[in-house]
Amino acid sequence: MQSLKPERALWRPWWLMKYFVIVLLLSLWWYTLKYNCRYPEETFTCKTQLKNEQPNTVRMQRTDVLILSPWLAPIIWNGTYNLAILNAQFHHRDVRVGITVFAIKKYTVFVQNFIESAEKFFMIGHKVNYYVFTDRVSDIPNMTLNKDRNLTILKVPSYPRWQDVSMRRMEMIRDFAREKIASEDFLVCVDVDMKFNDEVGVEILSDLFGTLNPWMFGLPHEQYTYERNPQSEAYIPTDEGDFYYAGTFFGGSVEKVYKLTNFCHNAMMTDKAKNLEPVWHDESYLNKYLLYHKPTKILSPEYLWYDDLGIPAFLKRRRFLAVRKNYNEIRNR
Ligand code: UD2
Repeated sequence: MQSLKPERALWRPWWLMKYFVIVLLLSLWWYTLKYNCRYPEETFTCKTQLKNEQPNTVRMQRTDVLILSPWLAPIIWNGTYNLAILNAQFHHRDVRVGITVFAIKKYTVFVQNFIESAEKFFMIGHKVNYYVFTDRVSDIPNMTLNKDRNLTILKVPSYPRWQDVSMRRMEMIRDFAREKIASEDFLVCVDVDMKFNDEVGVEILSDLFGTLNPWMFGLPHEQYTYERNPQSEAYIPTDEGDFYYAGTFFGGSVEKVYKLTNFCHNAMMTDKAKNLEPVWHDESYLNKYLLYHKPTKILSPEYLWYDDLGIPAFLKRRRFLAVRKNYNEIRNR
């Protein structure tokens, strides 16, 4: 039987199959690089990151989670926005972002890691001012920051009870916001016992934003831990409430943050006069405010996660993580 010439052998089905696999693998590799995919499983979905990618009007970016509130505020999840477009818009505005963090008593130990992680992931390429509120100024280490980023340390009083330390943040942010109204565009207010673990950029910025508390995510509304005492200023009836927000991460324009913190502090003082304290302190007042002053953006649990909760399939990124701490040890002065 006549054998095939060597060059003809290249066209045998087996060779064709090999070519096909090689071409497929090369295309996948090119596609991943071109669209700047972060995770292999996103190879086909992350093309929304591409600058000129046009929206598809008949396909939702995410079908596994809610991406829009009933009042049409976007819920920010990976894959729902194009950071290149947003960065261009915010650069055009030359936006300045202030981030407030409290480190009272032993919580100063968290500052260095917090800021180091923010330097890697928070608002990269934009103007950022860190404001560290502390009673122990000398405990805050010197840190070298990247271009267009500054740190200001503000000396503030401490309170014996950790609950008062947590709640009084509202009063101090309010007074600070009143001062800063002309010099910052947005204020971002966060807990200090946290670290940035992935990009947190201008996609979060809006007039008023809150973050879904991951412990309440997916639970029926009746189980939300709103304050249920009708005597309290933080009271929310069981048949009300839409989302449960975390005290850890909220913000907005300086004016809106002023209004929010002013409400929370005044409500706290009214309750204090009646000897009342809501179940989750400042977080309870925050939830009351955001129920009746709807946020214009809502951050998904990607923006506040606890590794004790595992990593569910819907969570494509863990951008801001709680640092494990020994409550007794750290709250003990
Ligand atoms: C939860 C909320 C927190 C607040 C608190 C109220 C989370 C991750 N955080 O935090 O936002 O609503 O409940 O009960 O769900 N701090 C000090 N020194 C202290 C105590 C507190 O600086 O001695 C500051 C610090 O910035 C800290 C924040 O207050 O990050 C909140 O206190 P926490 O983290 O101890 O409270 P936690 O984890 O119960």
